Amino acid sequence: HAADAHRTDLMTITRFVLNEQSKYPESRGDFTILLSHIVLGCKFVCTSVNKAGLAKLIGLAGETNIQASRYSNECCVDAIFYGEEQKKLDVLSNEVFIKALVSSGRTRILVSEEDEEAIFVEPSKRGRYCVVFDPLDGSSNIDCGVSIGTIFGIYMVKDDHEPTLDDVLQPGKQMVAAGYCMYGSSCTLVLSTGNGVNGFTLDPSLGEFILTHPDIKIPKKGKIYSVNEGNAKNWDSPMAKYVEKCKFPKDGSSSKSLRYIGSMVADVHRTLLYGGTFMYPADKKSPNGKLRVLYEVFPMSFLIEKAGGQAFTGKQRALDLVPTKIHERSPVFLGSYDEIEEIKALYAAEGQKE
Ligand code: P6P
Repeated sequence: HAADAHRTDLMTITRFVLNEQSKYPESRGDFTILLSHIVLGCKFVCTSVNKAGLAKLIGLAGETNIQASRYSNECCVDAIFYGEEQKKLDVLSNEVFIKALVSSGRTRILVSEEDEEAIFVEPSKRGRYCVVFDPLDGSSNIDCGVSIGTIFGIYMVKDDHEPTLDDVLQPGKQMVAAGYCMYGSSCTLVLSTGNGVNGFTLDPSLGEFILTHPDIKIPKKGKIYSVNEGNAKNWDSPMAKYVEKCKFPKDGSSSKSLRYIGSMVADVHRTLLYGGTFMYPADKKSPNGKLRVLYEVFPMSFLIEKAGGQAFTGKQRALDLVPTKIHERSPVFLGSYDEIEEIKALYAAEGQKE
């Protein structure tokens, strides 16, 4: 009964990662434990985002937080009691992820979009992994119900030295894993631990992420471009030329469609599955673009590359960038291999003129 197999042979994210990690005899399950705590955080945020949306709609949000009641201690996620003063969801999500990551006992340094300073985990709870994350990217979209998400990247420190910022100011190509969890009509977690990209969808009745998108590969070409055209007056010449070509192709091909949600996780998820490009270029207003290197550009570039695409900053391969500050920004062009090749050629030609 092969047809029934997938119904009874539930491939959960934990089982999937355990299978993958078992290929490395030396691995002691630390990554699996770390991931299970990240997954816990995603499940919590998923329910909170959905409830907050509802609470807002039925007017409860003004008074209280509709949060899950007390969690048992073993998952070490502090209880979020009923009645707590309404906290912005991104602040609450940040607290949940930090508590979950620290309590995993496998992290050393945490960098969050919500915290100005890096968090150095206390020695008694220290592990080998450094996690950089945006707990709720695109949270300004919550009120209109647009999909938002958590983005994370994971570095591993080589030895037991006293942690310093240098452990996280590493090029994205040093990441051992990256992923995002999109909170939309369904809750989808996309992950790469270095070999390919896989997508898992939360089955609320089981409380488990089930493998639904095995071995995702981004199409080599794409019919969609994704950028905030409102910034067009500030674009540099290669960017303007690429978008002009998308709109008015000279080779007789049909023009591309513009799709821009304004929530990076949603725009990148569509790009990963359907192909095309997602771009947040530098412009005269923001010379380094808007998106943050460590917990937006690197994790998404890691995933796109592992799915067969490319990610470029306008000057170099995005994952080769060496950040000097933990909240540094960079322009990014990511997506289908052939599309990014065209953008790289336009920037190279511009470079030759200079
Ligand atoms: P703009 C959301 O605020 C965000 O950080 C990303 O999720 C999104 O891709 C980008 O900013 C949208 O920025 O300037 O186009 O509104």
